[in-house]
Amino acid sequence: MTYILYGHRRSGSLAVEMALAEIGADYQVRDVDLEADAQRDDRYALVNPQRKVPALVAPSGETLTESAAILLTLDQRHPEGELLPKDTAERAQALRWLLFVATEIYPLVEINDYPERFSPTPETAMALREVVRSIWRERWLLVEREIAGNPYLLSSGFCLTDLYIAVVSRWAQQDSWRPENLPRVEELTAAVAARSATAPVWSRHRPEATPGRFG
Ligand SMILES: N[C@@H](CCC(=O)N[C@@H](CS)C(=O)NCC(=O)O)C(=O)O
Repeated sequence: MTYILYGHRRSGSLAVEMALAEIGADYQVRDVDLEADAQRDDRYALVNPQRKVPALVAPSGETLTESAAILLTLDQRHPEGELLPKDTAERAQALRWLLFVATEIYPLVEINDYPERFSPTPETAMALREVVRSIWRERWLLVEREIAGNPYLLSSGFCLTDLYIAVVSRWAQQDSWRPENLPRVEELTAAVAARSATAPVWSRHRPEATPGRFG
């Protein structure tokens, strides 16, 4: 009953790995070195034809991709992990903001990280990246305003969307902008990083940034 997670440090696979830790599942990690473009390798395309991480191979042998879909599948298969609230109104908000981050924010990171893929000429790539970072900031301000709990998204407490927010919010080189502009996202992230199940995973991916609060 072992999951195999294809991922890389600090990437979207961190959210999946923390969810596996939360539910107490057995898993092994296979590193796909994004710095070395290992995701472009034809052997990895056999796992995920889209050549991105994360990909999760379930104990049954089926392969799952798309980080949000993976988290929702883990919740469905491991209800004892309580990754989503049972209350339907709270659950709706958890899904709403999970999907907002997955569809409106996460895709921007590809443009930030690989602007040349989207730019008609090499000269416009850097300008495009700046536009994307500005849209990134606008969209995170929307998330910031919706954090209803303290420190988590929902007033009812922790859910899988918190994992997702914590991971994705670290990207796009916004370390100096975030603390002043997204204080609730910062507190939520500190809380996720300090949970007993997720703290070891978080500090393996982000040893330099493990907050000491919410211990
Ligand atoms: N929609 C996908 C996006 C996955 C994605 O963009 N992953 C990034 C790492 S966080 C990646 O593999 N990038 C490598 C590339 O674009 O070549 C998901 O949610 O799983």
